[in-house]
This record gives sequence, structure tokens and C-alpha cells, in this order.
Amino acid sequence: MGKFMITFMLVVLLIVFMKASESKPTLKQNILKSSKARGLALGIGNGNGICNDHDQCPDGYACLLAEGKTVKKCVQCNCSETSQCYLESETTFCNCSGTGFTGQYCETLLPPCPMGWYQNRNSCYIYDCTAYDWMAAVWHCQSLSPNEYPNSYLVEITDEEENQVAFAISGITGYSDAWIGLSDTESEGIFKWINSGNIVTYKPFDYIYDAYYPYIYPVEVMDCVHLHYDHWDAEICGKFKPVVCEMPALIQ
Ligand SMILES: [Ca+2]
Repeated sequence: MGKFMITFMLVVLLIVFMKASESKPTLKQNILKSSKARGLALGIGNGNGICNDHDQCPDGYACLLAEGKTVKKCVQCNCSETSQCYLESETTFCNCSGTGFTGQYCETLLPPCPMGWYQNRNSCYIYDCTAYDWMAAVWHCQSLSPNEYPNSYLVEITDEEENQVAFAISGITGYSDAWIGLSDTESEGIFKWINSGNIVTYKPFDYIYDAYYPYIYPVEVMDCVHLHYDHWDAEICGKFKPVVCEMPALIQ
């Protein structure tokens, strides 16, 4: 009887031990799985969402460094694919700069030119009838383009078609009288474009009027070029005139 009881108890103990040793790895695996999944899914605020690059995060999540933090975490990001997701004060934002898109999630396609600008080929143009001296006109044009667009500049006219566009948009009030980005302030008689730094090649006439009418003012002070009726005229740079500005169009 005693032998039977001892054998029975040994069998029971063996079964219990086998069950216990069977369940241990399964439980451990489950904990690992669930903590990884939870960390990735919750992202920020959960220590387990730490990552090194986007591939370690689920779809729709980006691996980002928060302000003032040293480790990156998987953060849910609703930005469109072409834009950059960034993190500030525990909130995600979308950076559309240079993508050609706008909107909270960079989901809206931008037009090639901002509103109010006229497009011709790969450029956008705007005429501003406020009068500036030539240097202020340069700065004014540089300040005009909205953030999502390339930098604007005082117009650089490089062929006949562009010349016609500049005259057309500046001539809406009757005749053209507007600064363009050309001057010979650096070296007398050598006219250069302020944006590219290139020496002028295309000219609507063989001359710029500063050399043609030197008897009105000495050519030394007639350094900045403006559109005047149908020709280009060098003038005193300190005179106040409207401006024509240009920027590259966004080409998608
Ligand atoms: Ca141009």
C-alpha cells in the first residue's frame, strides 16, 4: 500500500513538473511578442518603441527624435509619402518644403506659381507698382516668394519671349517703367544680372540707353537698368521705380 502511494505521488509530481517546464518558454515568448507589438504600436510614451530607422517601425510610423531627447522612437505619422514627418513637443508635423505639396499633411499639390503670379514657361513673374530704389527692389523681390516656393529675384531677362512678358506685365497701366535685375555698378559698362551674376548676353537692342544718351547724365551714375516704354534704359540707381520679380515655377 505504502509503495503504491509513493509511486502514485511520484507520477503526479512528474506530470506537474512536465507541465510546468512545458509552459515556461511559451509564457516568456508571449511576453516578448506582446511587449514588442505594444511598444511599436503605441510609439511615443512607451519605452519599447525605441528605434534606429524607419524600417523598424510599422507602416504609417516614422522613427523620429523628439526635441531634447537622445533616443528615437516609432511615432505615428500622417504625412503624405513625399514629405518629412518631424516631432515637436510630443506632436508630429509635416514638412512640405521643396516637395511641391502643401496642407497639414502635405496632401495638396501646389500650383506652379503662387496666386497673383503669372507663369510663362518655367518661370513665374509679378509686377509690383510700389516704387523702390534699385537696391531696395532687389531686396523686395527676394522677400516675395512664399515658403513653399523657390526664391524670387529681380527679373533676369534672357530672351525675346521673356522680354515681352516683362514688358506686358509691367505695361498694364499704359507703358512700362520698372526696374529689372541688371546693373553695371560693379564695373562701368559691364552690365551683370544680380541673380545669376552673368554678364548680359541677350539685349532687345544692341545698346543699353546709358551709352546712347550720355549727355543727360554722365554714364558713371547711370548704373541700373529699367524697362522704359519699349527699351532698356540705364538710370540712377537711387531713383524710385516699380519692379518686376521672377521665380522658378514649380514643375511637377
Ligand atoms: Ca528669367
